[in-house]
Amino acid sequence: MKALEGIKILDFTHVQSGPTCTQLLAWFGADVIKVERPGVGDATRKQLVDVPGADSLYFTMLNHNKRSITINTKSEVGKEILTRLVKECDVLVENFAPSALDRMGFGWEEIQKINPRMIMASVKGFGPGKYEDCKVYENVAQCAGGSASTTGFPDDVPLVTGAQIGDSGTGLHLALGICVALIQRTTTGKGQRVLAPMQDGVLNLCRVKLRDQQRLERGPLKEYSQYGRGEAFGIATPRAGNDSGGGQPGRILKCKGWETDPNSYTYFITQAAVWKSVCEVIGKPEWKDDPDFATPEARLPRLDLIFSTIEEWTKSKTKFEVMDICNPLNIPVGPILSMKELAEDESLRATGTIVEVDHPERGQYTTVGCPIKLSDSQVEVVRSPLLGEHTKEILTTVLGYQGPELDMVIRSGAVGEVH
Ligand code: CAO
Repeated sequence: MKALEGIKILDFTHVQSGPTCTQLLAWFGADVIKVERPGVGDATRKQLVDVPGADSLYFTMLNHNKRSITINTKSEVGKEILTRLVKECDVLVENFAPSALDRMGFGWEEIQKINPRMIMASVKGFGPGKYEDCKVYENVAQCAGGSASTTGFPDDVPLVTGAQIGDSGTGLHLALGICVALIQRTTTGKGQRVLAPMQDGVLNLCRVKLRDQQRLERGPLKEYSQYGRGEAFGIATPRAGNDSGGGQPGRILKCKGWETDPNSYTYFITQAAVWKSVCEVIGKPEWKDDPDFATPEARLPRLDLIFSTIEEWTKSKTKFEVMDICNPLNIPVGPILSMKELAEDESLRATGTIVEVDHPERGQYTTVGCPIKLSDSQVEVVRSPLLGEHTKEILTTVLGYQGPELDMVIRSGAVGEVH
């Protein structure tokens, strides 16, 4: 038994944000039926191709445990099939450009008429307002949601981050919205509309930067290195480099081998509770009682001196040696791990967060499994479907098409090539 067993998802998602959401729901046991355009499919199938003729990793890594049906939803027969799917399913998830579903004839009003229990969940770039009609991709969301203006170094350009907080982050928000709407439906008996705008999702993840915006209005942000350097603050939360910016100052420091290995670095946090251990480890026992260093408040204007001294010590150790020495002393540190190191990580493999999957077109590949672990709902990662692989199966077993009616649907061309 899986957590979402029995829940049917009509998956109208493409690219990254929506597929992230429906992949999670599939991992928790929902039957996810991905609707794609005949002969074309989700555009990512053929983007960033590394094995000619095979679905790309971009697609396979975001569409595990789903079934694929191809339907031209703009044809009359296609609309009929889609209507039957709406009647059968519990949730419709989509991340089309604004109004695309209305143009197809399946806007919220129509969906409610067909199935009042249907939960209709959407990712859009922006919520209602002056930008609601805009198409949005990951980096646009990072810029519009406050991440870019607060990422990077203060004297340099805004930066986007590698973590896909706009796409995958919003997919996570949407998955939560769907699950709570399903719970509410058990008491109301009704579906509802769930909207996760990417700008709002990114802003939610940047919440601490809005905290700092308001603190800045009351005085300089003392936890930012800029303060100790005597550099003036502007009117908005600045980019803070690698400062933790929170209550416990931290920074990325060089480790042994940094001259040749771009990832020979560690994150080092000078947590107040273990300050004395930090002083011992780095060979500065005199700082324990020196009034210039003994308290967190006294240390704030001296972060450059403190971290450059700690770095002299970390440069003499590998990032893993730093971890091995600091961990037993409860000093919070973290190695900067490359994607290669993560892919090979034994613990992540043991927990199923890194898994190997077999695919008929591309052979074996490595992917990220479900990062959320439920003790009573185990996840088994199943390869992504080929385009239209389950068209006939869904038409017959989910929608009950048989005999002449099935032949008519196939002959109409509305579902593309059927295997
Ligand atoms: N049969 C027939 N037509 C279909 C179909 C099917 N099975 N599936 C999709 N289509 C049609 C849509 O109806 C739409 O047609 P119209 O524009 O003529 O109404 C068309 O295909 C393309 O949809 P789109 O506008 O969503 O796609 P796009 O490539 O132009 O835009 C994107 C992509 C991502 C910018 C846009 O979908 C978007 O802004 N989505 C919301 C925000 C979002 O999720 N962004 C994250 C993207 S990365 O995860």
